[in-house]
Amino acid sequence: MTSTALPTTDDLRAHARDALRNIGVDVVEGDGLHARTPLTGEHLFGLRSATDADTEQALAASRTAFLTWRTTPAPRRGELVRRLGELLREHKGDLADLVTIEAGKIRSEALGEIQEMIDICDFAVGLSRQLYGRTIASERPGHRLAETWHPLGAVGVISAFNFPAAVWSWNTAVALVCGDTVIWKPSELTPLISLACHHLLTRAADEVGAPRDVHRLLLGGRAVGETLVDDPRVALVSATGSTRMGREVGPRVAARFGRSLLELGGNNAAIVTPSADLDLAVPAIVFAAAGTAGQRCTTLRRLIVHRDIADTLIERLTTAYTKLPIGNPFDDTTLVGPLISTTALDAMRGALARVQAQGGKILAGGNRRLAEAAPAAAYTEPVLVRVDEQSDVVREETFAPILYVVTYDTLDEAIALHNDVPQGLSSSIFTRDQQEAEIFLSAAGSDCGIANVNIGTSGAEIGGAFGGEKDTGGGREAGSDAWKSYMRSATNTINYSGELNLAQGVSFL
Ligand code: UN1
Repeated sequence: MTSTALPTTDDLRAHARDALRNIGVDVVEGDGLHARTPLTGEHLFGLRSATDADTEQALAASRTAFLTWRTTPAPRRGELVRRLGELLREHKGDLADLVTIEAGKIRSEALGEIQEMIDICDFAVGLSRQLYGRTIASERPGHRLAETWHPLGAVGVISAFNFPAAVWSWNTAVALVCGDTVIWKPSELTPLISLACHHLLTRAADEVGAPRDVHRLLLGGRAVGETLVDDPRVALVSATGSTRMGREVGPRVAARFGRSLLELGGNNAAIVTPSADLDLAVPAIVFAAAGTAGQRCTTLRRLIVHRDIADTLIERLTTAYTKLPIGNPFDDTTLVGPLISTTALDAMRGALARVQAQGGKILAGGNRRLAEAAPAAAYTEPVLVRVDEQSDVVREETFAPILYVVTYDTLDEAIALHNDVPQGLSSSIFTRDQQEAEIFLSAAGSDCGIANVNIGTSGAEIGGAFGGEKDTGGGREAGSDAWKSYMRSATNTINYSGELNLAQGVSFL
């Protein structure tokens, strides 16, 4: 595996300042929060973080803005999102630079993240003219039933470091056209890209004459998140992160009868059957497992391979793994950037030690890289591990590039192994056998929110609904009819008969 040279922290600090300046952000330095970069693991700038008073003010301002926004016609709300999409296109390069600097993504994936934001803006603009309710046949003459969709209120968006901008955008673009306002608490690890997104949205609001307070950014720690979770002024809490976080957020929001939309951990698998096209499957598997340094919620973490092709597939994967260029994510040849932190590296090493103690065998990778050049950073070779069974460590999500390989004999056994984990986000099957593919997609197949054929588990397009079952939390975001989570429906019965006619044949008076 090759490594490429790293930039210095001073270079990255200057680069971040340039990108922020180009986007138009004035950074207010402070000491509440630290912007840092996983490229060197070092500090970039101190930033001001939200006080309790800031949070309270944001909640109040968001409510005031909602009162205007909810009655602004939806296609006009779409104009705000269209302008945001234009600004994202204009600043794509600088925004991608900030994603690389703060989240460590390679250039192509950082640009892909901004493209995903542009795509959801386009989707949401179209949606702004398609917030359809149905008209329903009434059982009574001269009556009509209608379903109407109304805005909910303020949406609290709590997002994670690994998609620091796209997760915000697919919540925010959809929430805004639905007539909601947004209060965003991003990951503490990615404040700079958050400031950039907020700035562009505020600029779009000014340009189209929308209330500025339709969007508020609160940079801060746990206390800010807790306020959004507990405050009844936040109608919907949309939270992306670990299952552990979701277990706290879900019940707390439910206790006040608020709504939550949870996108939690995944433990995504692919089944590779004997008929699979390995020329297609091998690069798809390597991208899904090693891409983003294994730090997508959709990352491929388990490979369930038919016994007859296991040796061939493992050999090809081992070769591919040993050639992966690891290092500076700004270098166009790099495919694997750093993990977010040395804590993440420790978790990866802990999982590897446990799985080896349980009989797992490392087939390729797993060594730390660039430790001398950047001791505070966490570069690692993605790792391929052969396991005989899905032990407890395999059934957990470790947010790192570990791919566990297990073999199967029958498709029923493969599907049982596939579904035998607590999480249920993304899944795929590699096969040229249509029957196998259909069984995998059927009600008795994959139990995930995303089930693919001949494509990996990660890199979903925004047009579909995104989310998963079981410990993944059950939320659906982005495309399809995920917008309904951001609105409330009202059922209307309209009587134009001129007579009172009670339903179910009831007579009264
Ligand atoms: C995430 O990792 O939180 O499907 C989201 C994908 C991306 C989104 C990942 N479109 O991999």
